[in-house]
Amino acid sequence: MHTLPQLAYEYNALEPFIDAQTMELHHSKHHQAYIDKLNMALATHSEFANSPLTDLLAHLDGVPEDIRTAVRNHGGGHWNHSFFWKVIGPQSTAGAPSSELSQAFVSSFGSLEHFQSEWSNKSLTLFGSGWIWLVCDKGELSIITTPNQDTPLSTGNVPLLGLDLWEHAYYLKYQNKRIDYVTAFWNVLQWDEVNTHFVNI
Ligand code: MN3
Repeated sequence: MHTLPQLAYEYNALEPFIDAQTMELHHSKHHQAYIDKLNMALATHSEFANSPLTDLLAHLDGVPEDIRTAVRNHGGGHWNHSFFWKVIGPQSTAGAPSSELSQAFVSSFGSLEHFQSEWSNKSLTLFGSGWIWLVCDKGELSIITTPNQDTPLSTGNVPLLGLDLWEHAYYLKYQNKRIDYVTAFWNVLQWDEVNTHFVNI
């Protein structure tokens, strides 16, 4: 059975950039719903009960057809959110990119600032609901988006950083102004977590 991961901070810890009500609904309701529906799907195929979620998502073709969509959407939702809660956190613990990661930003995007402006532009061009990711392939960084709850794992990408672009992630505070949410996100991004993902590649 998959269970809801505890956050390492309180729901109000990301104020004023991400409000407490959004955090509570997002974590305790939205994320929990993905987990419940994933567990319901897996309950019908006990042979997958102990399979790591990352394996299922990286090899969706190996998942039985009658639960493949549920694993893709709800398993993806569970994995994406679990990843997301760790790359955001209180501004006081935000840290900074490591020198290795900083160098990778320069070689892949020209500068950290160019990366951030490309990230903003791409986040605005995603139509509908989905995610934006910083991924790494052989030391080369790039930005991708995924629709709905698709994960970077399913296309073989290694994510360093991800941002939820579903309206439920920002609508209460930012309404239709997605760009304000994307801009505020830099204040709560936990660079040490991103550094760790980069080192582990
Ligand atoms: Mn979400």
